[in-house]
Amino acid sequence: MSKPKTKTQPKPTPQAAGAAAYEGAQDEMFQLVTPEGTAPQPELLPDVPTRLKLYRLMRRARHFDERAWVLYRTGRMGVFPPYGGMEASQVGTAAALTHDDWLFPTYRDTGAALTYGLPIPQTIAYWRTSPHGWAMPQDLKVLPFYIPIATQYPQAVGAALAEKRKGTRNVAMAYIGDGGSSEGDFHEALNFAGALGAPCVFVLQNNGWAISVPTRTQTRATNLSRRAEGYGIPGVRVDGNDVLATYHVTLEAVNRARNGEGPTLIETVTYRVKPHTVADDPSRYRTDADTAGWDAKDPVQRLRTHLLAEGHLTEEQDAAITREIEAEFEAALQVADAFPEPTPAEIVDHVFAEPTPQLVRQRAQIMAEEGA
Ligand SMILES: Cc1ncc(C[n+]2csc(CCOP(=O)(O)OP(=O)(O)O)c2C)c(N)n1
Ligand SMILES: [Mg+2]
Repeated sequence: MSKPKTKTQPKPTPQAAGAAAYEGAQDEMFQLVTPEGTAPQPELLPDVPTRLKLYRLMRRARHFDERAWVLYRTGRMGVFPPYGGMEASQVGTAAALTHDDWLFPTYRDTGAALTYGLPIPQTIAYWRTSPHGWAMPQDLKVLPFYIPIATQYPQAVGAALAEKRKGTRNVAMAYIGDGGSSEGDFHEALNFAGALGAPCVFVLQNNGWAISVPTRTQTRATNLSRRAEGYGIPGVRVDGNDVLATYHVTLEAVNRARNGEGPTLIETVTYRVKPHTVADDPSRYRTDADTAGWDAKDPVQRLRTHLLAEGHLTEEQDAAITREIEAEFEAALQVADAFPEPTPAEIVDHVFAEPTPQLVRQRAQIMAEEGA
């Protein structure tokens, strides 16, 4: 892969403490649109329909995130890990896939799964802990959201190697957090994929925090993309709040993988402006000074400013997008609300394709206790 040529130095953040003081956050990273919405290298931008598509997908992902909060507060959603502020990191990467490719998301990556094509009603059901959300649609190669940290990485390598053995050009994309990249599974997967030339795209979302642990205390490494060097594979560091940049570098990585040139690690430098989950209270471990400055880098606002300034979007068109996205979500919510109440026994369904004898016994026991 040709390394992106643009070398934009982000402005140093003012804070002396907190995750944003993590030295790596000031390292060189690939950027196409500045926080002010200007694009110094217009020749590298995707065409206007693609820019508008990515904008719409980010707005759609953000709307889900915002509605999930409200639904949680009103008792209509389970514990949900928000990703608001990380849309460019998730949408720009997932949008580079086709439905023949695999997506391995973590609990943080609802925005990526929606972009890939997971239906909204099912996604709502999943975060309601309803069995209607557990079985992924048979026609989508998306795995259920991984809660155990880093386990998805070796599994994605397995899926990628299977595609390679079958002689397809399909790739597997797997997400992980900064915290997850300290786990053994992360390192084993990168080595395994590099050694065997697996068509994998590893997306490492560095959002500054692993629950209450800032990246700078998680590791002495100051640039997580450089971990790729240890495994002999390309590593790219990209502004994770610039969707045109994440899309650009991911397309390159996907094409490399399709062409048999092996895996790539992409570090998206972003920030978890929201709490770890809707049930978390970040004031227990970080201050406003820690998060100051990140609102100005908001990925949705950045592309909006760019599109308005370039004349590719009007306020009226933007308002129409808002209405369409709201209507789509409310219709999906009605579908999710109409799913039948799960029975307690369903808790053991969808665990294995063929249930184990133990699960069959447990299911019968639950049914008997429920008088069903
Ligand atoms: C194997 C394993 N260990 C510990 C946990 C508990 N845990 C849940 S989220 C989390 C932090 C992960 O941080 P990061 O990888 O940066 O992802 P983020 O939440 O920032 O998206 C931990 C340690 C877990 N789910 N799985
Ligand atoms: Mg993190």
